[in-house]
Amino acid sequence: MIIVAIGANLPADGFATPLETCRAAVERLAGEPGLAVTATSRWYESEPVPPSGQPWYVNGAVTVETALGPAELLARLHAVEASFGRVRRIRNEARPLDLDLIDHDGVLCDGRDGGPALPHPRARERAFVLLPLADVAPAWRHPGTGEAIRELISALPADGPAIRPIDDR
Ligand code: PH2
Ligand code: MG
Ligand code: MG
Repeated sequence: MIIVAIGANLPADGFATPLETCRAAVERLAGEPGLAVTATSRWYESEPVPPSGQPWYVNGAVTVETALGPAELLARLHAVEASFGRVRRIRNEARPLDLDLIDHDGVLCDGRDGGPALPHPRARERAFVLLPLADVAPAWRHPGTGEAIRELISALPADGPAIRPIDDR
């Protein structure tokens, strides 16, 4: 299973809100050649991690099917980010769109070969990744440790950064 996490906490050019941007990003991914989006999570609003004065994030996740390998797929994700106005400067800076490759069919890689580290090294401690991931892949297990997604969510600190589904009915 290939999982891409989506985040945004600044509106992108032409979009009123990060939520609109995230929805448009899913449509863009679905329209990319050689790539199919097979499930989309609910959208969540989440407190910035680490705590900062940044605006809250919108977070979600999709499962995709593609023959692209991890490095090719990540390059494609970065191209989509750039087309939504993302400029990479400082780590954890507020951004109009962030597309992170969380799992690529269970590949284990420390990133020392120059490709992406997989599964994403910080995914297991991040509620803003795990909650959307549980929506799209409830049977997912961490490829490195075998932990079930529900176990990982239960292990999150109760007093951790706030996150809640966006009620957009
Ligand atoms: N992404 C980060 C750093 N911090 N915090 C939240 N709530 N959501 C994110 O997507 C996020 C973050 C780095 O990519
Ligand atoms: Mg990220
Ligand atoms: Mg990223």
